[in-house]
Amino acid sequence: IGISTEAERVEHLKAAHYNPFLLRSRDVIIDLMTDSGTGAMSAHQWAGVMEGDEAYAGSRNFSHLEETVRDIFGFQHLVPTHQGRGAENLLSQIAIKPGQYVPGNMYFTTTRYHQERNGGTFVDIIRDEAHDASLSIPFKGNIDLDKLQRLIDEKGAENIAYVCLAVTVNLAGGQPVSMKNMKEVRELTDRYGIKVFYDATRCVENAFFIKEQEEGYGDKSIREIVREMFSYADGCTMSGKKDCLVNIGGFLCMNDEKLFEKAKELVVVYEGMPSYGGMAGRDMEAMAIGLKEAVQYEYIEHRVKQVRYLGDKLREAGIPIVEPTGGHAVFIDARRFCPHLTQDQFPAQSLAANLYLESGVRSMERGIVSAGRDKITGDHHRPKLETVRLTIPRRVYTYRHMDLVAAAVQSLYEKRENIKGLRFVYEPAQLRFFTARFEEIS
Ligand code: PM9
Repeated sequence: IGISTEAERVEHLKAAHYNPFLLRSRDVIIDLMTDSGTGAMSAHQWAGVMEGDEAYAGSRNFSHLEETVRDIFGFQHLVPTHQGRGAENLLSQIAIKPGQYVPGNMYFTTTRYHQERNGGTFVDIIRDEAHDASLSIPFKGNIDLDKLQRLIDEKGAENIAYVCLAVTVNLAGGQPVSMKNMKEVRELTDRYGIKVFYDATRCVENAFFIKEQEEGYGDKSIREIVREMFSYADGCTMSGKKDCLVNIGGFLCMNDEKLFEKAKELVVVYEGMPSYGGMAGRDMEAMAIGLKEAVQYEYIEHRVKQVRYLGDKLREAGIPIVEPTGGHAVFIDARRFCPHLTQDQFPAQSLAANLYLESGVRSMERGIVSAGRDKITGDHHRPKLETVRLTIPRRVYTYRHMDLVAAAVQSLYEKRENIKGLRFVYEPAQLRFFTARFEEIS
């Protein structure tokens, strides 16, 4: 960890055009930008890396990963990809016909991008409460079944490509979905022959919340809960960089033979041979081992409770956060933190930039900038949740680091009225938050 002065950070932030994505990691003191690929692999995983079988076809690491995925998720077919968006690309191409709708429990940036790129229209069917930052209720990530039913009635089942159900819901604050809701979504979609694909990215965190908070699951193991969750799905996309405890990789799973054939035809175009897709043999080995570690209770309990510890500290200090604290991150509510800024002045982007200035802590905007523009009107999407995400990498930081982060946020909160708005000086056409450049509005 390199320690910088505030004067140095002023220069770094200017060079990064007020976008934390454009900072150099060496200029960051505590990096809470993302939990994606930033976790620490275990000694066992690193040992697995040494067992890499880099044969072009039929790698034994692929067989190990396939067996592990079948065992943990229960899906027959596995298509490895370079990361989650590689799986989203394949699924969107094989399962969406132009003009179809893809309902989901809140959008995710890359997921919606691929759906739209393939002619789909995303429809948000998450329960309304998920858009209310201060409301603390369990299973805020649930699908609103009435919204799904209405969509089917209005558009016709044949015009729905599939339901995309994320466990947990990242942009809602890492909020989980209950098992009851997953079961109900299955029952409803079965009546119309509609497929359900999960975004499995943080599924183990979701399983922890079910064990902790849903009646009837307290005595079940995380493995049993994960297996039951996926028994209500036709397949899933996975960003391995989160709950598979690896730095890179992902996959697409399904049971349907015909869909699998189509996925294999495409994976060779975009990723690689079906037995490695977008990953090296050694990475598939680390992922197989990581998945087995992720479903151990001791690991996931520590993970979720460390995030909650930071949330509790911030709440106790009077900082407005998205309630309740979710699985992977604490989301600061920028609307209440910076009430003097309008959403078009990018309050969350500016808050993230100012937190870096204040403390060297890097975070990520999850508000209007991340939401991008409507593909038809060209206007900004304006999400109700305008947030800054303090995302905790897995097995990296200690509770003491959380104390430092909480103190930094508190110190910024005391001078919050000094935070100025931002405007674009460069706005990329898609997924703009990654590479956009800004300047302060004086
Ligand atoms: N999530 C995150 O920081 C990394 C990219 S930031 C846009 O939260 C979900 C729920 C994700 C996710 C990535 C992906 C894409 C899909 N679904 O980054 O392509 O949180 O592996 O996964 C990020 P990949």
